[in-house]
Amino acid sequence: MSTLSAGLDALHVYRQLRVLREFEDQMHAAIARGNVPGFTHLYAGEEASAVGLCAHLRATDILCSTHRAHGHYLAKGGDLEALALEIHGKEGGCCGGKGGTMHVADWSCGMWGANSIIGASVPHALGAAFAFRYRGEDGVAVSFGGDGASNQGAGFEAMNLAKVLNLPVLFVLEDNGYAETTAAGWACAGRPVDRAAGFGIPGVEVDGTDVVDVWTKLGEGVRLARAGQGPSFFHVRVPLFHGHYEGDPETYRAPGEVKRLREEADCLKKFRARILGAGQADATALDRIDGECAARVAAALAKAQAAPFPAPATLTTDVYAKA
Ligand SMILES: Cc1ncc(C[n+]2csc(CCOP(=O)(O)OP(=O)(O)O)c2C)c(N)n1
Ligand SMILES: [Mg+2]
Repeated sequence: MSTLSAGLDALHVYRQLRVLREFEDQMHAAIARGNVPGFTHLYAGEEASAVGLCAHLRATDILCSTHRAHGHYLAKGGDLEALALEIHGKEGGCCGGKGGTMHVADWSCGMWGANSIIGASVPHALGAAFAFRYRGEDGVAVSFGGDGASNQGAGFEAMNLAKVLNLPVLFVLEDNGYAETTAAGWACAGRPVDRAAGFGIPGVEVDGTDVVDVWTKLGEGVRLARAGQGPSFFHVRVPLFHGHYEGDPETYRAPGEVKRLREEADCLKKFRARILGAGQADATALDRIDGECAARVAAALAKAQAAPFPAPATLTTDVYAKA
């Protein structure tokens, strides 16, 4: 095992970051070729947030995601092929190919689901945390939400109740600077991290371009929650490398903004430099990981392209959960 910081498996984390990035970049190309159905939101640029946090989670912990869910699912231990099949609407997808990109869910790894309702993940995670407490289990629940979602009232109710009941939940705000075309600086009053103090919850600012910062700070949140010390809130600043949705003309972004972010705020580039600087691995070893990840993703997408759609006879199955 390679370690940069005690307990952090650097090469495992690097590999995960790379798989998430490859998946979204190869999806971007496939969507441009017209090969993918649905309305897709890519996570490229934000990977350190999910990977740094999920390194501390168990399969039985619960993650409540957003419309930008691919990376959350993979980081939580989701299956690459099942994700590719699901997004393509194909048989064998994690929801039988009937959910698609915005409904990726897989209870076998604690992925309670992508969610197209902005902010809905927050009360869902509260409910999961309540269930853990009610059953006397030491599970942890996490909600991811964007800067736009952070202004939804249901989130504030959930934070209040989480503190009142001292529940094991992490509220993670992934601030990529925009809610669709609206700048976060325009739409969010005050500093989002300060809102946590209003509920007596620890609020922590996190550099989402630095996976070690995420791993360290959110890891402490997981530790506190699991130890019965209640909720925490994290404001993780991340860049967004593609548009809000695939096909977005991105007219609201400054010329050269994405290019600059890719050069200066890329979690993969930064972590790679850090691994090399610490002598944890050499460039050849990291290049080999890059190649392996790219090939795995390409194979998963090719399989998804070639797979059959669900049989028409299954249209009305899986509509309700079976007891
Ligand atoms: C309740 C609700 N209101 C509005 C929308 C439309 N909508 C879809 S994505 C989005 C922006 C979300 O921004 P943010 O939470 O910052 O997430 P990001 O897309 O930046 O990851 C909006 C307003 C929605 N899906 N649900
Ligand atoms: Mg946003």
